[in-house]
Amino acid sequence: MKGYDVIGDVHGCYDELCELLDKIGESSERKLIFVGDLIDRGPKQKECVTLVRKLVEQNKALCIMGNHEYNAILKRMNLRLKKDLFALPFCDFVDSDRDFYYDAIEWMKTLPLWLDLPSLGVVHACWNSRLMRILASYLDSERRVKNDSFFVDSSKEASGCTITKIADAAEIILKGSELILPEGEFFVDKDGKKRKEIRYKWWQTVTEDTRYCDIALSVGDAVITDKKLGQIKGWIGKEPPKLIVVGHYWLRSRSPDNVSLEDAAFSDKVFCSDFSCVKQGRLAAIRVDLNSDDSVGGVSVESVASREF
Ligand SMILES: [Mn+2]
Repeated sequence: MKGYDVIGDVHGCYDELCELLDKIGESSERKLIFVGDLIDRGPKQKECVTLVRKLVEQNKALCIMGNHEYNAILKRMNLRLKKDLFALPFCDFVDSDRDFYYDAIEWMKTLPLWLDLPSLGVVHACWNSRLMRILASYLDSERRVKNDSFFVDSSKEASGCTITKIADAAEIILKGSELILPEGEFFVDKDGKKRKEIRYKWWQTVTEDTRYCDIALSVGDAVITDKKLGQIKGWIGKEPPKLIVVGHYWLRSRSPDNVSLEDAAFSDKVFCSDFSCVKQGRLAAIRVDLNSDDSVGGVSVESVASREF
């Protein structure tokens, strides 16, 4: 059946990727889609980039930008991230395999920031049409970055109101969105750190009665305030207009032996493909079947186990 197979964050897990591709099988009717984050963390980053690039060039796959590719590009351009963070292992190739490194970064710059297909949207972390409109002036019709000004304007080097909007928009699309809790409220995260911001379920429709505890995401067992959001501010959106697949969220399947559709479903319209392969989870593909009129016929999940490394 024709359709798309959307593969979650690979993070250098090349052996698992080959196994998953074998399992899915090849069909001229179907297209592979990678949600980004091919690099960092895992053992075979170069092999992953090389294979996915080849599949894209052969027109068998599409690949969008993840936050790790974005971070690597900024680092290569000597630009600072909006929030300073961790080491970027991919950048070690600048010493160990210089030609590959420069070439790979140039290729990463050509990756679309999201895909808006007739029945399916794919973005690394967060679908938000308001933010996508802000980013659109930097992108061509296939949502690829037109030139380096996008990276400069979305980095910490840039300042000014419009520019900040672009940094926020890029950050949220690629890394997810956070909401500041009301004055005096906080929660303690799994590392014991006090946090005044929560990640939230951006796919959920928000009304005037929605409370912070209703939309908090990835807060573990922490108790979040039941105060209402009140006036809706920032980037909180409405339920997405079509089927959306994301990666990024380090989900765990309930069973170690498979990923179920229930595991992957954030809602009946939003599915997550990232099941922490690089952290002894599973590498998963969200399989979207299309009817002859391109409407969605069904959604299922295929996955393979992480190999210990
Ligand atoms: Mn990510």
